[in-house]
Amino acid sequence: MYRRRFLREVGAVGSAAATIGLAGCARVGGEPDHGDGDEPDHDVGMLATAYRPREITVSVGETVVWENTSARSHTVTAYENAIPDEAEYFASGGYDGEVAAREAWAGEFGGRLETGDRYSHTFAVPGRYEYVCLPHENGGMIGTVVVEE
Ligand SMILES: [Cu+2]
Repeated sequence: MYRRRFLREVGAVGSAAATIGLAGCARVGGEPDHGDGDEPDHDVGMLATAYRPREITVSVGETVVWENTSARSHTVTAYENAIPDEAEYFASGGYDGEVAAREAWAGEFGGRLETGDRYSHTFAVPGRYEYVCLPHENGGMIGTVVVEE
């Protein structure tokens, strides 16, 4: 659903090109103009202890992009028992289950998204998905993705 996912990385390449003498055709520090104006570069942002929006609805096959828009570290960690039975598990850090994700966080802050970091997941199975930010679970930092047919 998001079309400019790698804009930051593209911009970085432009800057690198400028430093090796291609300034004439590179955009130094700028962003390529894709003609879509003020479209945000993520679908779900993160506040200090909340996802924004808390719930998002997409269609099957669409990719949701999260971005840490706050100054704190967060995770995106699916509740294994609160996603459709046939659905692929998802968690920042790429863990294949909730136990692994929780152990990684507890051990070495695995799966953390620092300021500006992004995580994305493509939803192939319709249904309701609940997920949580591990360090802010007690603060109620929980989100929902509703995937429609
Ligand atoms: Cu959090």
